This record gives sequence, structure tokens and C-alpha cells, in this order.
Amino acid sequence: MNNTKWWQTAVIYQVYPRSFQDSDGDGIGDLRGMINRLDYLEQLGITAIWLSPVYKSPNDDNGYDISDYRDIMTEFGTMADMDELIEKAKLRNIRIIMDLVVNHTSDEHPWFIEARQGKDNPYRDYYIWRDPVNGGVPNSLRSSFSGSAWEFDEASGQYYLHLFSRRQPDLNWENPKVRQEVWDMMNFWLDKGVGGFRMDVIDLVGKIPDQEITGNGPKLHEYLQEMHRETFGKHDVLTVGETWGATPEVAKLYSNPDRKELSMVFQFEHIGLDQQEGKDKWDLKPLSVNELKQVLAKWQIELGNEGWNSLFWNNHDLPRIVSRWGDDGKYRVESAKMFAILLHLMKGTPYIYQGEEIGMTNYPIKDISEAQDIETVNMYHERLAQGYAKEDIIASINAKGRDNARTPMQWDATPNAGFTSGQPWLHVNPNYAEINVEANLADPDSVFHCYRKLIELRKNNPIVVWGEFELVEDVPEEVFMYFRRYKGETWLVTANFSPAPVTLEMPEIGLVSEFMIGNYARDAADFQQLQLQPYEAFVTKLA
Ligand code: TEU
Repeated sequence: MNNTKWWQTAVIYQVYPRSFQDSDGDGIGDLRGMINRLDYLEQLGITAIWLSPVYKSPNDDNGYDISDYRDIMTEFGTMADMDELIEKAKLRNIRIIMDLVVNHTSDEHPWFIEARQGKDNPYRDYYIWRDPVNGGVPNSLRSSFSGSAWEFDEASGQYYLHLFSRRQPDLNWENPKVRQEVWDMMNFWLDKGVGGFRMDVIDLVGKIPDQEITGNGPKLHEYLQEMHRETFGKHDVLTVGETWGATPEVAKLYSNPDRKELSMVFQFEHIGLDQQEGKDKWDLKPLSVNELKQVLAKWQIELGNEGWNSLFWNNHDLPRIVSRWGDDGKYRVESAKMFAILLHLMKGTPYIYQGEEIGMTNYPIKDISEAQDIETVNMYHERLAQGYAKEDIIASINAKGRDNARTPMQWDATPNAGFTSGQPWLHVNPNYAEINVEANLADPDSVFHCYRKLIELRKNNPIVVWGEFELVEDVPEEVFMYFRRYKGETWLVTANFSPAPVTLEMPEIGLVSEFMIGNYARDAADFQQLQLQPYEAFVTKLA
């Protein structure tokens, strides 16, 4: 393909640094620990590492509240460690993608400390301040972490906006000085040789608070085009925006190469399918596999050549997919592999979240005292006050809470799963004795080796990167089946998205010439009348 970008053939691995690998026994993951695990990531075969924030932070939101964009969080190590990580990753042809959190800062950032000094401070309009209305909050904007998005500042008698925690004041992007500060900071990291940025809630930076507009504001794309011109446009880097409300039409605005904005976005339409209409993520409904098929197929087809898909099931904000939509009991390995095969054969750039590649699961809590995440804790107290039953709130937390993804990486069967020699900052899932990297590496049929083979398939077969996608419609609801076609070659991906066997008539599929990968043993012969096993998935090359 002409003008191929490296991130179109890439597979990205997300590290949540706090939970990846501790090297100094303080119970918190760190950069040295990551450096010590680069060989493992190289063995998996990934191309780049998306690092959740490692900057100085008071950790009100575990690093997504930044107090110094140009220094490293003390618990994670030093800037010298960061430079070493970038360098040693590069030696393995692995790029480091930084997490760019510029919708807001920490309230301990010097800019906010200045801004808070008074209305005349030169940094005041780095943030969004409003007078009370009728003696109260300026309007009904809500925080994602419960309650009003407005916090009263006694000293000045004004409110400031925070779409997340009250310790994460929103930056005022209408102020050109703020944008210049962001450009300068991004260029600082680009000059260090980072491979790009994941852009935290970047769809919010065009907000118009007085009209209660938060996502996709009128100046958003103007700002992104300015960012492109002033920073990464001169570099061959990956930029991926976190855009919760994006539709394919909106996604094209971000990722159409002619618009000179971003490489791609994380869209979350499939992620919201087990959430009641118009409600919060905590208000659950069963997943419809048909809806999932239609949504993912739509994204595969509608971006066309005007954008590029990111492909993910997991991240540090989401429950682990094998517990959420698979089976984390009897068919844990089979369903973990089914999710991997189904996603990694699609068109786009796959993202693997730490632990996904070994089939890690959610960690159910019994009491709110076991929860660490601010989003979860705030919701618990808000819903308790609203009269929700405690057991219902805990059930929602166990289904959708962010701590599920943040339990320490399970390296081996030694205490604390080999994550730390100290007291881990968050509970380790007790199933680490069985589910860990060491056991996966030793088992040629493990989830890890399934991911490693999928990454190899993508590297060695252009059809996986460039092939056209076509959903197969006339199959049972629980069967997710699609073609990929490229330069006369046709591959068929078949997945049973259920714990029950399914009988499938496939005579029209034609002869199978090669069995590429699957999570059950199966030879190329018997594809005319099939009984798919629980969560069975496989890929066949057709004659
Ligand atoms: O998340 C954006 C965001 O909206 C999430 O908080 C989401 O609403 C929720 O977690 C759904 O489960 C980004 C980061 O990924 C998240 O970790 C931060 O807490 C948030 O922004 C604020 O920076």
C-alpha cells in the first residue's frame, strides 16, 4: 500500500504503570519495572506501548490529574528512567506513546495554584470560572465522578469547572496561552523521541460551558488542526483521541488524513451496548450479540478511506472483557481467545490492555472499603444517598468498576503474583496462582501464545491489515462471522459468541484451503456441516 503509516500495521499494548511491575518494593509499579519487562513485550510482538500517565500527580485520579507535565511521578521513578525506557524500547523497535491529559490539570498544578490567587492573576483564565447564579452553581453541568461539575472557591466567590473530580479543574482552551502551553509541552516530549500521544477526552476541549456543550464543541477541530500544525504534524507519530461520543461521521472529522488532525480515535459505541438507554454505565442490560455485530460492522465499513479504526475490548477504565461478555469460569481460556481472534482479524489497529493477553479477569468486591477508584467511590455514596440498595450498587461496581482492570499484573505464582515484594497498592486477584504470565509462556496453547500468533498473522499477511470487511448476516444470532478480502484472497472469521454449541451449515463457504488459527483443534476437512464448540473461534483461508 502506498503512503502506509507504521501505526496501520501496528499492535499497541497499554500499560497502566501503577499496576504493571514494581521494582523497588513500595507496592506501586514503576518505570524500572517496565524496563525489566521489555523482553516480555518484545516476545509478545507488540509495536508500541501506550503508557497511562507517568507525570507528577497527587493521584486523585491515579495520574489523570497532572501537577507537572515535564516531570515524572515520584513513585514511578525519574526522568532518567523515562529516557532509558524510551531508548531501550526503541532498541526493540517499540515506540512509547504518551497519555496526553490536557482537558484538565491537577488542582496542584502551578497554573491552578496561581489562578486561585485571585481574579486578577494572569493565570486566572487558564481555567473556567463563573459567578454564582441565584446563589448557587452556574448551571446543571455534571461531573463524570458524581455531583455538580462546579466547585465553589470561597476566596474569590466564584465557581470553577471540573468535568471530572473537583481536583481536576478544566483548562480553558479558548485562551490561546493555554493552547501554546500545551503545544510547548507536547514538543518537549516529541523532542524526547516519543512515538505519539493518546489524547485523554480530547473531544471535550472544545466545550462551551455556558451553553452546557461539552463534547464536540464548535472549535474542537480548529484546535486539533492547530495542534497538528504546532506539534506532531512534523513527526511520524501515532495520535489517537479518546472520543466517547464519536459516530463514524464524527470519527472521519478526526481521522481523515486530508484534515490533518489525528491518526485515529477510540470510539465506544460497542462498549455502551450493555448499558440501559439514556442511563449511566452502572445501569446494566444484557448484551445483544446482534447489536454488537451491527455496530462493529458499521465501524468497519463506514470509515472507508476517510479514517482508521482502533480495535479494543479493554482499557484501564473498562471491566475485563472475559468477565464482562465471555466466561471467566469454565470457558475462560476459550472465550478469551475468541475475543482475541474476533477482534484481531478486523481492519484497524488493535490495542491490548495489560493482562488481556493472559486472560486476566475481574476482581469482585464485597464492600466499598475494597474499592480504590474515585469514580466508583463517589458513585457509591451518591447512589446510597439516592436510596439505591447497597447490594445493587456493589453488583454494578463488580460489573463495571474501573478497579477490575487495575488489579496488579499477574506475572507468576509467587506472592503478589510477582508484581511486588511489598504491599500492593490495590488487591491482587487471588486467581494469580493459575492465571499468570509464567504459566502462559510455558503452555503453547495459552491465551498469550494465541495473541502472539495473531500478531504474527497480522505482520505476515497484508489481508489482515488491508482486506475489505464483509459481515455474514444469515447465521444464528450468537455466531459472529465475517469475510476479509484482499487481492484475490479470502479469509473467513467464525466465532461462536456463546457458551452453547451451535450447529452451522456452511456449504456455500466453498473449500477451505488453510486453517489459519483457532481455539479448538480442527482440521481443514470438516467445514461443510459444523458444530461450533462453546466460544469456538477460527480463521480459514478459502480456496
Ligand atoms: O476517561 C474518560 C471518561 O469519561 C471515563 O472516566 C469514563 O467516563 C468512565 O471511566 C467510564 O468507565 C479518561 C481516562 O481514561 C480516565 O481514566 C480518567 O479518569 C478521565 O479521562 C479523566 O482524565
